[in-house]
Amino acid sequence: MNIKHSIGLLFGLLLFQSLSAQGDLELRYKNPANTWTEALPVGNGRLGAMIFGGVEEELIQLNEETFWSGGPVKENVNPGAYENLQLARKALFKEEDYSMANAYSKKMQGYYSQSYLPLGDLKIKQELGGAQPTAYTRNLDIQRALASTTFQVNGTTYTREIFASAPDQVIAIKLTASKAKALNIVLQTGNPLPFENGIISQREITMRGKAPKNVEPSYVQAENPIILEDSTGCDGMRYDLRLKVHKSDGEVFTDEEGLHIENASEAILYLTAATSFNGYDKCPDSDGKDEKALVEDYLAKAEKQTWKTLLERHITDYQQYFNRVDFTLNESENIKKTHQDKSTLERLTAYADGGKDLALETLYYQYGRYLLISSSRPGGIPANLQGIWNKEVRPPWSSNFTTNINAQMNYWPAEMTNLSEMHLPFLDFIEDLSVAGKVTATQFYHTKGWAVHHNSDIWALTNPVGNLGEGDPMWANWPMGSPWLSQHLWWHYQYTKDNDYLKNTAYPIMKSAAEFCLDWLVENDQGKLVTAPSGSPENAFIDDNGKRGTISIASTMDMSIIWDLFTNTIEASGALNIDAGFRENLEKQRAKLFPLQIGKKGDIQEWYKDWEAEDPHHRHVSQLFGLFPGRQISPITTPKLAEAAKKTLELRGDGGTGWSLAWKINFWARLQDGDHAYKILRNLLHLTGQVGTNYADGGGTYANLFDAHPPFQIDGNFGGVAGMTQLLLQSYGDEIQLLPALPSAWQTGQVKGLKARGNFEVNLRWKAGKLTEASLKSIKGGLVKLRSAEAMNILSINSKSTKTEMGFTTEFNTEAGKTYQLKPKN
Ligand code: FUC
Repeated sequence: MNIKHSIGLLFGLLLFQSLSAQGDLELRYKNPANTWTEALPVGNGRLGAMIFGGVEEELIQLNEETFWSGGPVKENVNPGAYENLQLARKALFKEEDYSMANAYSKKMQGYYSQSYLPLGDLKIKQELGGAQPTAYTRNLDIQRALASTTFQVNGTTYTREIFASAPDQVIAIKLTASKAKALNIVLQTGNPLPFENGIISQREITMRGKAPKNVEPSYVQAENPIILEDSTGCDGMRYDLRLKVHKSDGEVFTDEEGLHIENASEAILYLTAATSFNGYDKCPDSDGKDEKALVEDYLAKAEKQTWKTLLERHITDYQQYFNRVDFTLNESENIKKTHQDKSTLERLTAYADGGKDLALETLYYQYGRYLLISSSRPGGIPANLQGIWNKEVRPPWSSNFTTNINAQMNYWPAEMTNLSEMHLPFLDFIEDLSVAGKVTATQFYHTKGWAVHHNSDIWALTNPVGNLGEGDPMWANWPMGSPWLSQHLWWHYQYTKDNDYLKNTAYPIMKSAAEFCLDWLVENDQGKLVTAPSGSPENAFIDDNGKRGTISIASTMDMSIIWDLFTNTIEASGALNIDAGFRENLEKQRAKLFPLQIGKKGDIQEWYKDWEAEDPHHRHVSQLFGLFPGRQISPITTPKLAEAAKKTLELRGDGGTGWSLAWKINFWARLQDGDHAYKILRNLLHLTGQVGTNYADGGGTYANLFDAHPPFQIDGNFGGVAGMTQLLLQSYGDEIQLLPALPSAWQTGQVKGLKARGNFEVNLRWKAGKLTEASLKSIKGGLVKLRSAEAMNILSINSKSTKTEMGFTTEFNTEAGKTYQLKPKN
């Protein structure tokens, strides 16, 4: 081994070792949760639980990811749509009548999506004679995905531990008392929907029920918003929930009150559930799965594991994902001390008062990764607006998949934080939508390809929503779902370089979305390709005559999304070396797309014309799609547009709902302004207690670190993680940027295991705001172009850094499986 090589190895080893020390990875509380947003979430992707930590009555609110209302989408819900599309276009191009375009758009609508439902509650009632507990703590260890509650009563310590196991498909609960025979409990199940409790044996109870045929969204006024009965035998899935005592030294029996455990010192319980959901296009009732057989199988298999082996299997499984990324920010000993005995709530309160707490920021970051691993597992349903955690029968926005920002934002961190597998449920879902959306494209618009609108659900709904004319077209009719969703297929390929996936799955779906767009676009009188009707989610403009409108032509977001899809599809067909004719046509059509416009205020125009926004601080910043998640605007390749994007953000302001704040962190990261991004990160982490709906300025974080729209919506958690990642590492265009937007508050720190496009794994370490060392593992080989503030040396490699207007670039070839050590030259 030559000296250079061994230094390289040693260097890599040191970098790895120092990074393996994790920071504070626990949420801690000193009191039981009073509200749902104080309760702690666990999940295995499919089963979810919110744990309140009550003493004499513990409430564990439960979910199962497939438990939704309704059934398969009934075909052709609006035969008049196409005719009204023609009328809307005529109103727009011939008469410039935006209100008529709006009226015709309403006539193009179908029905609303269905709702994600709560599965029920488990109550653990414990006999303590009304005594006041002491030494109470409840916490969530996100490094082991394990929740626990401990307290003392009359000298006895009681402990409750809970985790949701993916390998064994149960939620496992262990209750212990430090004194013999001190544990006396009864366990009960219930549901806000009609249900039936039953006894399976002296050790096992069941709760069964059926989902409603229809649940109207919470924002719809309806006489019968919840329809339980279904005469067709198709709609409304069944569920079965089981709770079984796996082991206890006490007396165990069941009666009508529930499951009793008396005079015990320990009780281990396994809970599981299943529904009859059998795919988006199958009747969940008549053609449903046998939910009873499923739960019995889950339980029988789990019963073979002891608590110890079940927990070990769970931790091994969870950590194979979670441990891929370490993120530490160095903090002074003095500041660390001030946090030592504080609960997470106390730390959030101090943070909201302006306190420094870098460990809270890295905890928030890793908590987002925890939530993704816990709510999105291969083979399952994607994380919805609330991940998998929902307590309401009519949850906010139906807890559905909302595709004009929210569903996609959930998956922004997946690839970049080394959780590619967690992206798969979303990618599979997009595949289903590409089939279901063909029907909508053909029937509503007579186009090729597939179309998806603003809302979807477990039934792969793709039509414009609005109950045939009741929805506001500025959101209900938004038709750009298929090109935007296709971006995720391309990202998955870019990060994995999986050619088979690109060839057999991604490319055909991207191409089909492009075919939809080609048919959807129309030529304006300047020969430019535009979309019409078109809105900018969910903002209104004031037109030249002072009139408010929402539906016009070629909103910037439409054009940016289509530019993105065309560019990705061109690159994909190039990478596969197929479809040259289609590629050339896309290149030709892309050149004709109505371009981005800089308005009189120096901003990126939101609409076709330079109109004023009704709400200049609107939460959606759709006109910056090209900055992120797109890549049409970049400070490196399009500095003028980047300047206009900055102006847009300044005009929009630094407030907003949770996901809006998270999006802005990503925008400022792309603009390489780490300090501005950090300012917004602090707004995102700002403690709020708001529970009602606030569209404007209630965004922040709840006591349990859930994102507040308000109400709770999980996209802000995930978008926040993506934004924080992009402060440290970005990869788009043809380069990887090291520390492109490091906030000055993050002076010294390290991150290990982030992913860059091209399938590279990156470790970074920095001090006093400057990169000190990095390593790059090339999983698939290939050329790398790095951008960094300083010129870089790559150990054991001859490379040259080139000075540019924005730092240095360094290019070199990599071999698959090899790790490269990098150091700044100075
Ligand atoms: C869009 C947003 C709302 C909310 C909802 C789920 O309609 O404009 O703020 O996030 O989706």
